[in-house]
Amino acid sequence: AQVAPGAAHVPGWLDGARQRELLTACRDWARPPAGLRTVRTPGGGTMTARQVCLGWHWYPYAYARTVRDGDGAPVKPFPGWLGELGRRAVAETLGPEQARAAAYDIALINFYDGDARMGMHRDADELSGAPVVSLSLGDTCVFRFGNTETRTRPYTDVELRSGDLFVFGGPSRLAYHGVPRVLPGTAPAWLGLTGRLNVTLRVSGFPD
Ligand code: MD3
Ligand code: FE
Repeated sequence: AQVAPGAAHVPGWLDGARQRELLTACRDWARPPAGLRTVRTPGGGTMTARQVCLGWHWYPYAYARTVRDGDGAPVKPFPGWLGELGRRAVAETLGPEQARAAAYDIALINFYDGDARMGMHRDADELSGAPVVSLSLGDTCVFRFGNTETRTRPYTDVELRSGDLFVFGGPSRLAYHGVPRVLPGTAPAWLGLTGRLNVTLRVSGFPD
């Protein structure tokens, strides 16, 4: 379903088997070196969602090839199959033209426990305007999709559930967004995940 211009939500896009596969891969990527870490902002704040990166390492507010704000290890490679998954997501929602240009090279994986949230922000550290692909696993969250001008109203709250796909292209690419809350205990029992996990795929636009 189109939520805003360039923004599409597809509930249950990943079937159960794909959700389990993606979760297994995320647990593997979370292991050290260059594994799951707590992100600290320059202002002295701490992000409540913990994160692991593939391809390029994000730290507030830039990208690097090593874990600049953690163990210093080289960032894990971005796997080809994940890029193909991203391109298929874009092709099915925004069309084949948009998918052709989307050479995904970054994954940011955020792990949320029941108390974690993410404040309203824009993703503007990438040079490319290619669509961002978001895949959710585990507990349902309230996702707040805002506007491009302010971090306040008007915004739309959408529940993101395990297996859901969200694609943010066109004018939605630079919209403010956040996760005001996670709904504990709502993950499907067969997945075996406590909390919520979100994988975003991005195109850096950086030279190799
Ligand atoms: C809209 N993640 O990683 S997913 C992020 O659920 C982030 O972990 C949230 O915001 C999460 O930056 C929200 C949905 C999402 C991701 C990236 C976007 C929405 C976006 C980039 C541009 C516009
Ligand atoms: Fe974001």
